[in-house]
Amino acid sequence: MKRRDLIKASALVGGTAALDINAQAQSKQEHWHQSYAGDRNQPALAPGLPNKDYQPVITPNNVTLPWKIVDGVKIYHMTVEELWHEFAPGLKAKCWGYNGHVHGPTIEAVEGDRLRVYVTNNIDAPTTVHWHGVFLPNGMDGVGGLNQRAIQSGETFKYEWTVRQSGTFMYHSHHDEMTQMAMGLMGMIVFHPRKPTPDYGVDRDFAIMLSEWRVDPGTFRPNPNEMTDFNLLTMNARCYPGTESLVAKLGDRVRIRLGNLSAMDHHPIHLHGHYFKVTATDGGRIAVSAQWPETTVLVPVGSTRDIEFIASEPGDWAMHCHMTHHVMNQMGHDFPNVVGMKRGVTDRQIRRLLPGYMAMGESGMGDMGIHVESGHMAVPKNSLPMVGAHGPFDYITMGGMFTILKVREQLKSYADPGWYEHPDGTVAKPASKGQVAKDLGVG
Ligand SMILES: [Cu+2]
Repeated sequence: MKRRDLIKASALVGGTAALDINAQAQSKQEHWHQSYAGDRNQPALAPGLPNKDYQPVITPNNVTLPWKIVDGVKIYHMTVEELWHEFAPGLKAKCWGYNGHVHGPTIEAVEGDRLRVYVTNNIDAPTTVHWHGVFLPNGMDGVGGLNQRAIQSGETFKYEWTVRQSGTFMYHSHHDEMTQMAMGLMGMIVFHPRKPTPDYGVDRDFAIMLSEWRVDPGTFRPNPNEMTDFNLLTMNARCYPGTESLVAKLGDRVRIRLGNLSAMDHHPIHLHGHYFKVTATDGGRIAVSAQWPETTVLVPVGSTRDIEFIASEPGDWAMHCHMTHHVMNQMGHDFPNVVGMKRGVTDRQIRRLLPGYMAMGESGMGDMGIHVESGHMAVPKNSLPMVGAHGPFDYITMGGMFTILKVREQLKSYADPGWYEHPDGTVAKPASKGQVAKDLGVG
């Protein structure tokens, strides 16, 4: 029996007012609006879209939470669920999320909106939702025990407030946080200003939640007890090469809203090929005169940072956490350092005892992904090699908290345009002997 049926049954038996909002919502699907309900690759300000008054935010690898209006109130319905979630091809885990997504969909509204958010708890643990950075009545703040009693399995709670601010915020469970956030219960919130100032407008507006997980290779449950050695570092709950690229046209004004709800780590997010300005935190927008140029922004745990820039250089530009262990996948850290060792004889001897034995690390970890993909290195089922994906030139030895900003001079739509085609003479390549001799006087 599914939980929904259980709720129905208990409503019949007990005569309680347990509401099956899911079923109702499904039967009235046509009244629900969603940013990019159509083609999210098209410019969003086309007439006919429900939120033509603002540039809807794009949540790569995720969606925006649908809403509808009832008597002037914006209605949302969040369902807390256990879900199979794919971090990248090859690795799935049973996580907790909202409305079929890990993390939850982005909540988007406009300053001045009256919001009513129903939260139905469909997991086997009590939970709450806290609205991080949001101004609201104390009893709506969602800290279990302090501001409300926890939402028990099968219950639907109602949160309601009027949006008094604009900016980038987050939501997450505030009941047994250590477990529930490690299982995935979090998401982004974007409130657009009612009267935007000229500096607010952008062509592309992205929201990315940074988080970290421990899923041991071959297992399928995040381990909430991990405190230091996280092995999945994610953007919107995806590891590279599972992260969706950010696409912009040359000259587009781009905003990237970064939130960090990792358990224990801050993330310095670095963008290649551009400089940006930090224009807002979860405390509000920063005056233009107080913004300074950067290429890396530190996003501390429990914070949001908006960065804005002009897509000024065509190409495929990396954007990633600059902590080197945060751009690796499922890497163990409990092996000896063998960089520079020549172990041929030792390895042959060990192989006599352990057929198929293969040691890694003599020249670093860059080859791991290739060894795994070509099949001469066995890894447990349901695991990600430490690094990588095949790139246009070679193997990309990056994983984890890594994505690509794709800037193009011509774009028919904002769909992923594939790899950048470099103009002749603009790619680093082996130097000719003649030129080395001429310029360096060697060879
Ligand atoms: Cu990091």
